[in-house]
Amino acid sequence: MTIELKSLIGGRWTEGTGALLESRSPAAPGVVVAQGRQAGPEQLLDAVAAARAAARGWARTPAHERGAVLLRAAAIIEEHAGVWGEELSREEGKTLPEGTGEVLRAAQVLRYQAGEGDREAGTVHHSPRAGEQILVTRKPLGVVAVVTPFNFPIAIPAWKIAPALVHGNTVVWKPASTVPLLAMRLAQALHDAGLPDGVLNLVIGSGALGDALVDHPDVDGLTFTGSTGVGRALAGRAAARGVPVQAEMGGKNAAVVLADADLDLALEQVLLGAFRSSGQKCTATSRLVVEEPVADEFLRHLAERVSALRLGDPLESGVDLGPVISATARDGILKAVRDGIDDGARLLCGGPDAAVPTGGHFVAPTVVELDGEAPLWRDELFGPVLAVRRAATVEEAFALAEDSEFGLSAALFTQDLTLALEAMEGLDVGVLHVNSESAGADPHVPFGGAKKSGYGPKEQGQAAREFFTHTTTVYLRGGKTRP
Ligand code: UN1
Repeated sequence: MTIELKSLIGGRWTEGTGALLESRSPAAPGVVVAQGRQAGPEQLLDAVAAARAAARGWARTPAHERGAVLLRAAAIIEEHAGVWGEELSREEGKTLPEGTGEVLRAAQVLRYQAGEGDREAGTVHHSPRAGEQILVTRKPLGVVAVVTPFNFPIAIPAWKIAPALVHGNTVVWKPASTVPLLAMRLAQALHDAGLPDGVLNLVIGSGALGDALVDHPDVDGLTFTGSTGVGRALAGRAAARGVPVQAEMGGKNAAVVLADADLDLALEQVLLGAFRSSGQKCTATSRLVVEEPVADEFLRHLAERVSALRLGDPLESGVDLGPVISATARDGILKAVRDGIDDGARLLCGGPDAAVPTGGHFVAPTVVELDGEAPLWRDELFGPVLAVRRAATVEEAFALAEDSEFGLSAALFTQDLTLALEAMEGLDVGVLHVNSESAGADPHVPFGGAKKSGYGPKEQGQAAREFFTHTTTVYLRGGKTRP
C-alpha cells in the first residue's frame, strides 16, 4: 500500500500544492513507497511564518520542558522502530538491521539532546571591578533551516533538529526528496509528543524548495548535510545574508593498514567501513592504504571477502548490502570505475561488469588498485567502491592518507601506540578511528570534518550548542552600589 505524503505546516498535516513527489524503492524502482504533492512556494512562506510566530513562545518555554518533548518523541520512535526501520530500508535501500538500527539511533540522539535542557545554560566570570559579575548567557538563533540528505533519513535530521529545538529554536526542515516518508515519521513523532504548533515545520520537495528556504529573509541559521558542492553553494547564499551556517559535507576517508596491524581485525573493519550502506556514508572508507610488507596478503583476503558479500534486496535476511539510491548515482559510479580502469586502475574484485541482481540500482562491491594520483583516489563516489594504494613506508602511508582535499574521518590499523599518536597529531581529519572502521558517530561527542568536509561549528553532543545558540555577555552590577 502506498503511503500518502504530507508536509507539516503550523502544526497541521497539509497536502502540498506543488508537483507530485513519489519515493520509490531503489531495490525495486517499480514500487512506489510513498507519494504526495510537494509543498508549493506559498506553503514554504507559510512554514517560515509559522516558525517565526512560534519562536518567541518556544524560546521562553523552560529548556527542561523542551527536553521533555524530545524524550516523549524518543519513546514514540522506539515504539515504531520495527515498522519505521522496514520503511527506511524500503525507501533508502540500506539493509533491514541498518534501517532499524538507524531508527533507534535517532531515538538515542533525542534522548541525549533532551538532557541539554537540564545542563548548564552559560558561564559566570570574575569581573576586574568590585561589585560586578560577568555572565555569558545563551539564546536561540531563532528560525533555523534544516536541510538533510538521503543516506541517514532519520538519524541525521534527529541530530540537527533535536539540538535546534532543545536550545529554543524553531525549525523549517527540507529533507532529501528521495526519503520523504522517513522525514514524515520523525516529524510525526515530535508532533505527537506535543511539540507546539509551528515549532517544527516539515516541507517536502525538491532542491528548489531548499534554495528558497535558505534565501528566506526570516531564516536565522542554516544547518546542512550533503555534498560539498551543494553545501558550499547554500553556505555562500546564507553567508551573504550574514546568517550562520553549519555544513557537514563530503569525505574521501582513508583506512591505513600498517605492517604491524592485526590484519584480521583490519579486514573486518575495512569491510564494514567501505561497504555497509553500500558505501553511502560521508564517513565511509573509500580509500585504503596498505603498507607494502603485508599488502599482497591483505589484498588477497580482502578481494576474497568482498567477492563473497551478498548484494541484494535489503529487506532479505543475510544480505550484506543493498542498492545505491538512484539510477543516476549508479551510472555515475560505474562510469567513474570504468574510466579509472581505462586509465590503468587494476580491478581486484567487483567492477562495472560484475553480475548484480536485476531490477534495482545495484553496484557490485568493488576494489581497485592504483599506482598513483587518479580521480578514483580523489573524488567522492558515494558508493561501494574502495580505491587502494600501497605505501613503501609508514611515512608514505600517512602522506597518502593525508593526500585528499577532504578531511572528515580516517581509520588507522596498528598496534604501535607511537604511530597512533603520530596519526592523532598529523592527520587533518575531524574524526580518527584507531583500530576501528572510519564510519560511526556517537551522540554525545562532536562530529564534523576538516578541509572540504566541514564548515562551521561541529554537530552532536554539547558541541551542538555552539551552533544553535549565540551568547550575550552580561555585565551585572547591583543597582544600588557604585564599584
Ligand atoms: C556515521 O558514520 O554513522 O552523511 C554517520 C553522513 C554523515 C553521518 C555519518 N553525516 O554519512
